[in-house]
Amino acid sequence: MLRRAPRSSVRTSAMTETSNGPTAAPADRRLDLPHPLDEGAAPRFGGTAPVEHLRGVLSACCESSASEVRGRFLILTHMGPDPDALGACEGLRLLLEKGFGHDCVVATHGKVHRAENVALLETLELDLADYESTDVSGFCGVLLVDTQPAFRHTVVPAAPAVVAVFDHHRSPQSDAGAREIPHEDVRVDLGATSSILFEYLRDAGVALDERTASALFCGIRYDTADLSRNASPLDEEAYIETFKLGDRPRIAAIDNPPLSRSYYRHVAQALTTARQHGPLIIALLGRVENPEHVAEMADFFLRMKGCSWVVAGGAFEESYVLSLRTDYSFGKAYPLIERVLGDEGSFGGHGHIAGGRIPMEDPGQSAIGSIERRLLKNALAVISASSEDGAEAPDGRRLDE
Ligand SMILES: [Mn+2]
Repeated sequence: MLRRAPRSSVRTSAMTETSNGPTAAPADRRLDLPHPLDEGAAPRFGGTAPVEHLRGVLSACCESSASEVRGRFLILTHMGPDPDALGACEGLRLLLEKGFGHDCVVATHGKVHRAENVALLETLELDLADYESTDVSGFCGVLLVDTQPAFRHTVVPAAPAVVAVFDHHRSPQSDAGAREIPHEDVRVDLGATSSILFEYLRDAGVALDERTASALFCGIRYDTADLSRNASPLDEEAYIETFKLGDRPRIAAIDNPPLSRSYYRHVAQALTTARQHGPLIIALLGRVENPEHVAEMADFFLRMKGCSWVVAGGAFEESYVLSLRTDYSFGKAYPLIERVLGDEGSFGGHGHIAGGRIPMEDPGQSAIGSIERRLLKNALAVISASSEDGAEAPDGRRLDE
């Protein structure tokens, strides 16, 4: 028997934001990455099932809209969408079309870089519009998944209004005065937004087709690392059910995507650039052709025996992008990246993963070099501070020595 998700897991928008603890960054520096499990969410929607509440909100939106746009909704997510964002978009598309009989368009903003994410788009042949060339005046409402309007990596139009939000990230402190959203379903105790959409589809009695099931499955798989982190009973149920109904050869193909030549160039460059200082591997790559390579190299090096944390960085367009990974024996990623960045840029993270970004006005070689020197100095200071006798961090060793 599969367990059902507790209905009490929906968070109220009226709840005040609690601090992330002493390591929390000021709201204006936080990127918007998932936070760890959070208890104490309260029921909302006045006891109405979420799917029925949503149905009512969308009907009301239709009734108050001009006839040309009535029943047409725009589904959006954060920039550079990941599998959970894309899975949730597809789940919501199916719900609106088959469950409620509305029309909708899913539009994404920004290029998708990471190989797995590109593979998901291409393998499942997802029908996504480009936000920049979408005429938003042709819709009566906007629905947002895997993000919230106040998050920085999210673009929402001034009109039409955002009528529904589905997310599992903690709301930013800065959204206190934000517009009221008629249907706001934010559950920070869930591993994936795709699981929320699975629940709506299940409760609406909408049958999952192979493509939507596969997209939802990939969303849950990657956001929960195959249920190994932040997985709630709803995530478990959704993962198992969507896998049963998904297209398994395609799911496997998405997990082993073809890699570009530039990926291998970056591996070669990272192998010669990276240095090991005791438990730390630091790989500051200068300019990179694809910002996702920074995170990929951080994942790649963390697997080395004797490595407890990795700092990888690279300059892309007008930003210096930073990825940090830790295996926990050295501490949590969020306070570590805060110390590595010093006072610069913005960052976010949870558990063993963190990311940061430093804007660069002049993205020339000398600016990149000075950012990398500061990051290295800060990272080595963390090692010295954490060593028992306060000894200096060991000299960097090349990985081929
Ligand atoms: Mn997510």
